[in-house]
Amino acid sequence: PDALPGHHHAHKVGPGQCCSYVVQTIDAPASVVWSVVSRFDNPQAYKHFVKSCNVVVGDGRNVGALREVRVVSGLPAARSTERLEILDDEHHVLSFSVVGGDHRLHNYRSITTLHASGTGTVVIESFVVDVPAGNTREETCTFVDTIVRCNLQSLAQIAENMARTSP
Ligand code: A8S
Repeated sequence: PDALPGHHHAHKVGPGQCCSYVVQTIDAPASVVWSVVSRFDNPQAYKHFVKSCNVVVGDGRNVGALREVRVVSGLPAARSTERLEILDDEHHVLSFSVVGGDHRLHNYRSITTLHASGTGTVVIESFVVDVPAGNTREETCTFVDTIVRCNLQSLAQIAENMARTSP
Protein backbone atom coordinates (compact mmCIF):
# COMPACT_ATOMS: atom_id res chain seq x y z
CA PRO A 1 0.00 0.00 0.00
CA ASP A 2 2.96 2.36 0.43
CA ALA A 3 3.31 2.58 -3.31
CA LEU A 4 -0.18 4.04 -3.68
CA PRO A 5 -0.16 7.85 -3.44
CA GLY A 6 -3.64 7.79 -1.95
CA HIS A 7 -3.18 5.22 0.79
CA HIS A 8 -3.16 7.85 3.56
CA HIS A 9 -6.66 8.87 2.57
CA ALA A 10 -8.22 5.45 3.14
CA HIS A 11 -10.30 6.46 6.16
CA LYS A 12 -12.27 4.02 8.24
CA VAL A 13 -15.81 5.33 7.82
CA GLY A 14 -18.39 4.24 10.39
CA PRO A 15 -22.16 3.91 9.84
CA GLY A 16 -23.17 7.42 10.97
CA GLN A 17 -20.20 9.14 9.35
CA CYS A 18 -19.41 10.77 6.06
CA CYS A 19 -16.16 11.34 4.26
CA SER A 20 -14.99 13.34 1.31
CA TYR A 21 -11.93 15.11 -0.04
CA VAL A 22 -10.78 18.26 -1.80
CA VAL A 23 -7.93 18.51 -4.32
CA GLN A 24 -6.06 21.75 -4.95
CA THR A 25 -3.24 22.38 -7.40
CA ILE A 26 -0.73 25.01 -6.33
CA ASP A 27 1.85 26.71 -8.51
CA ALA A 28 4.60 26.51 -5.88
CA PRO A 29 7.09 23.83 -4.85
CA ALA A 30 5.98 21.27 -2.26
CA SER A 31 8.69 22.52 0.14
CA VAL A 32 7.10 25.98 0.18
CA VAL A 33 3.56 24.61 0.60
CA TRP A 34 4.78 22.31 3.36
CA SER A 35 6.38 25.24 5.24
CA VAL A 36 2.84 26.63 5.66
CA VAL A 37 0.85 23.40 6.10
CA SER A 38 3.24 21.82 8.62
CA ARG A 39 2.77 24.60 11.21
CA PHE A 40 0.26 22.85 13.48
CA ASP A 41 0.75 25.80 15.87
CA ASN A 42 -0.19 28.38 13.22
CA PRO A 43 -3.29 27.32 11.21
CA GLN A 44 -4.39 30.96 11.00
CA ALA A 45 -1.55 31.50 8.51
CA TYR A 46 -3.93 30.24 5.82
CA LYS A 47 -7.24 29.25 7.47
CA HIS A 48 -9.26 32.47 7.36
CA PHE A 49 -11.92 31.13 9.74
CA VAL A 50 -9.34 30.78 12.51
CA LYS A 51 -9.11 33.84 14.75
CA SER A 52 -6.44 32.52 17.13
CA CYS A 53 -4.66 29.33 18.06
CA ASN A 54 -2.82 28.26 21.20
CA VAL A 55 -0.91 25.03 21.60
CA VAL A 56 -1.96 23.88 25.06
CA VAL A 57 -0.23 20.48 25.21
CA GLY A 58 3.07 19.58 23.55
CA ASP A 59 4.98 21.78 21.11
CA GLY A 60 3.18 21.51 17.77
CA ARG A 61 5.94 19.39 16.23
CA ASN A 62 5.06 16.12 17.93
CA VAL A 63 2.11 13.75 17.68
CA GLY A 64 -0.22 14.21 20.62
CA ALA A 65 0.10 18.01 20.68
CA LEU A 66 -3.21 19.77 21.37
CA ARG A 67 -4.23 23.14 20.00
CA GLU A 68 -7.11 25.31 21.09
CA VAL A 69 -8.53 27.07 18.03
CA ARG A 70 -10.91 30.03 18.17
CA VAL A 71 -12.92 30.70 15.04
CA VAL A 72 -14.24 34.00 13.74
CA SER A 73 -17.79 35.04 14.65
CA GLY A 74 -20.63 34.20 12.29
CA LEU A 75 -19.92 30.48 12.28
CA PRO A 76 -22.00 27.93 14.19
CA ALA A 77 -19.11 27.49 16.64
CA ALA A 78 -16.55 29.45 18.62
CA ARG A 79 -13.79 27.01 19.45
CA SER A 80 -12.30 23.63 18.66
CA THR A 81 -9.70 21.47 20.41
CA GLU A 82 -7.54 19.57 17.94
CA ARG A 83 -4.92 16.85 18.28
CA LEU A 84 -1.93 16.34 16.00
CA GLU A 85 -2.10 12.76 14.68
CA ILE A 86 0.56 12.64 11.93
CA LEU A 87 3.37 15.05 11.06
CA ASP A 88 5.63 13.48 8.45
CA ASP A 89 8.16 15.98 7.06
CA GLU A 90 9.66 13.45 4.72
CA HIS A 91 6.43 12.41 2.99
CA HIS A 92 4.56 15.70 3.52
CA VAL A 93 1.64 14.29 5.49
CA LEU A 94 -0.26 16.09 8.25
CA SER A 95 -3.29 14.77 10.07
CA PHE A 96 -5.28 16.15 12.98
CA SER A 97 -8.42 15.13 14.78
CA VAL A 98 -11.01 17.17 16.62
CA VAL A 99 -11.27 16.11 20.25
CA GLY A 100 -13.44 18.89 21.71
CA GLY A 101 -15.10 22.24 21.22
CA ASP A 102 -18.57 23.73 20.98
CA HIS A 103 -19.23 22.81 17.34
CA ARG A 104 -21.11 19.95 15.71
CA LEU A 105 -18.24 18.26 13.86
CA HIS A 106 -17.76 15.37 16.26
CA ASN A 107 -14.95 12.92 15.57
CA TYR A 108 -13.67 15.03 12.69
CA ARG A 109 -10.35 13.83 11.33
CA SER A 110 -8.53 15.11 8.30
CA ILE A 111 -5.42 14.09 6.42
CA THR A 112 -3.52 16.48 4.18
CA THR A 113 -0.91 15.20 1.74
CA LEU A 114 1.29 17.06 -0.74
CA HIS A 115 2.38 15.62 -4.05
CA ALA A 116 5.02 17.22 -6.27
CA SER A 117 3.70 17.71 -9.79
CA GLY A 118 6.01 19.33 -12.32
CA THR A 119 7.14 22.61 -10.75
CA GLY A 120 4.02 22.73 -8.58
CA THR A 121 2.16 20.79 -5.93
CA VAL A 122 -1.08 18.90 -5.71
CA VAL A 123 -2.69 18.99 -2.26
CA ILE A 124 -5.21 16.36 -1.24
CA GLU A 125 -7.19 16.88 1.95
CA SER A 126 -9.63 14.19 2.97
CA PHE A 127 -11.80 14.04 6.05
CA VAL A 128 -14.21 11.86 7.96
CA VAL A 129 -16.76 13.15 10.46
CA ASP A 130 -19.90 12.09 12.29
CA VAL A 131 -23.12 13.20 10.60
CA PRO A 132 -24.79 15.38 13.29
CA ALA A 133 -28.28 14.45 14.46
CA GLY A 134 -30.80 16.30 12.29
CA ASN A 135 -28.45 16.67 9.33
CA THR A 136 -28.00 14.56 6.23
CA ARG A 137 -24.75 13.12 4.95
CA GLU A 138 -24.91 15.53 1.99
CA GLU A 139 -25.39 18.61 4.17
CA THR A 140 -22.48 17.63 6.37
CA CYS A 141 -20.16 16.92 3.45
CA THR A 142 -21.11 20.15 1.70
CA PHE A 143 -20.49 22.19 4.87
CA VAL A 144 -17.05 20.69 5.45
CA ASP A 145 -16.11 20.66 1.75
CA THR A 146 -16.80 24.40 1.64
CA ILE A 147 -14.53 25.12 4.61
CA VAL A 148 -11.73 22.89 3.32
CA ARG A 149 -11.95 24.33 -0.21
CA CYS A 150 -11.69 27.87 1.22
CA ASN A 151 -8.66 26.85 3.27
CA LEU A 152 -6.87 25.24 0.33
CA GLN A 153 -7.60 28.16 -2.01
CA SER A 154 -6.12 30.49 0.56
CA LEU A 155 -3.14 28.15 0.99
CA ALA A 156 -2.58 28.27 -2.78
CA GLN A 157 -2.54 32.09 -2.83
CA ILE A 158 -0.13 32.33 0.07
CA ALA A 159 2.28 29.66 -1.19
CA GLU A 160 2.23 31.06 -4.72
CA ASN A 161 3.07 34.51 -3.33
CA MET A 162 5.91 33.07 -1.28
CA ALA A 163 7.27 31.23 -4.33
CA ARG A 164 7.10 34.42 -6.42
CA THR A 165 8.87 36.64 -3.89
CA SER A 166 11.56 34.17 -2.78
CA PRO A 167 11.65 31.25 -5.22
C1 A8S B 1 -10.05 22.67 9.33
C2 A8S B 1 -11.36 22.14 8.91
C3 A8S B 1 -12.61 22.38 9.43
C4 A8S B 1 -12.83 23.32 10.48
C5 A8S B 1 -13.99 23.58 11.08
C6 A8S B 1 -13.76 21.63 8.84
C7 A8S B 1 -14.25 24.61 12.14
O1 A8S B 1 -13.00 25.16 12.56
C8 A8S B 1 -15.10 25.65 11.56
C9 A8S B 1 -16.49 25.67 11.77
C10 A8S B 1 -17.16 24.68 12.52
O2 A8S B 1 -18.37 24.69 12.67
C11 A8S B 1 -16.35 23.59 13.09
O3 A8S B 1 -9.04 22.24 8.74
C12 A8S B 1 -14.92 23.98 13.38
O4 A8S B 1 -9.96 23.54 10.21
C13 A8S B 1 -14.49 26.71 10.67
C14 A8S B 1 -14.90 25.00 14.54
C15 A8S B 1 -14.18 22.72 13.81
